[in-house]
Amino acid sequence: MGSMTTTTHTDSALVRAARGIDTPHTPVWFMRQAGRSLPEYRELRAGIGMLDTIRRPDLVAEITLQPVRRHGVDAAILFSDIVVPVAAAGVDVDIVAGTGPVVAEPIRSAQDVAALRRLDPSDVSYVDEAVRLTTAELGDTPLIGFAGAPFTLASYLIEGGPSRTHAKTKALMYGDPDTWHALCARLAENALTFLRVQIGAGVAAVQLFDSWAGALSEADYRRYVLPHSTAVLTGLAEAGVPRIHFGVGTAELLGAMGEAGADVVGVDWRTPLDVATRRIGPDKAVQGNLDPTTLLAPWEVIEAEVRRILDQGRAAPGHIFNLGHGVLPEIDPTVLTRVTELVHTLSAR
Ligand code: 1CP
Repeated sequence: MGSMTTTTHTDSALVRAARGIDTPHTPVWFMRQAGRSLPEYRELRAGIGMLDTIRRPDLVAEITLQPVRRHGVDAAILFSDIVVPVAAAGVDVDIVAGTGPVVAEPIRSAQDVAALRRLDPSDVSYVDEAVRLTTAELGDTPLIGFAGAPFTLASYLIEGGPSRTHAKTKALMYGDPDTWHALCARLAENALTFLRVQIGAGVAAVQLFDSWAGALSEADYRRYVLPHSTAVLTGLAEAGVPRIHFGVGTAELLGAMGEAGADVVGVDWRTPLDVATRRIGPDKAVQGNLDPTTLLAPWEVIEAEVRRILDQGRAAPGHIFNLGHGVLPEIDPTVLTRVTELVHTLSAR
């Protein structure tokens, strides 16, 4: 049965597009398709903390499936969070409603880094179980697993929470590069373990989220971050599933992010996909890149933008339609369903 499922997913539009193979239509999914835009999610989550929800495989499977049932998207993304392996390795971190991850004792010294444990697969056995349960219920729809990239995770750990400037993060990076590299090396190792657990349990593709990498110049990205993200992505070379590498505000980093070893590079709304493909190179697929706020615009505006993105996506060997970043909580979910249908209709071949 396991091998049958694998065969089906290898043939899925998502996996084929990621590999630059022709597809019956352009696959579409939405970052943050599960979550606060859905009333059925808000109902299920009432009174249960975020990390407690993630530790319940039955709830994870249900929340992961909600947007698939509702929108008919071409992939599910596992309901989890980038701080899950950090919490599982013993860091006191919580996900606070309305804020995001908050770390009780931020990591700012070599001793702090030394205390960050190596993740053991048994630390995240509930994720293994959640992936198995979810893939069994999903059937033919591929499940995307994910991890936070070293830079984005380091930022939460050093700042103690979300940051607009990443000032403390950069202060450590520039001021104590040895500690910086030790922290990122451990985060990369743990991300690799976390992704291998998900792949072993049956995810069809993985995405490495470096949401905040756009805060860096290309030179600093190459020097301080690229080796660590490369360790994660190239560490999965033999795993047999496509790797997506995503960040926001990364127009200047697209080439370097492709070099890290991804099969697909995620592009935010600031760079047209044909321009992005010139920067990334002709051998990688792209994912994106509708501005999430466009989904608040009149339908005619949305439709014109979807057409433009599908046209520009033809410059790449493969295109996975997505937003440039996540679904905003205030977006009307019926619009996401309409966009999914529109992408399928316009791209049918
Ligand atoms: O209680 C809630 O509903 C809180 C909101 C929420 C949700 C729905 C958080 C807190 N995390 C999640 C789930 C989640 N997180 C998913 C699965 C859902 C899906 O995509 O459909 C994924 C893929 C993530 C990954 C994640 N967490 C990222 C990378 C993706 C991105 O949006 O850039 C990041 C940066 C986080 C941190 C985080 N967790 C939660 C919030 C609100 C944030 C961002 C805070 C900030 O702005 O710094």
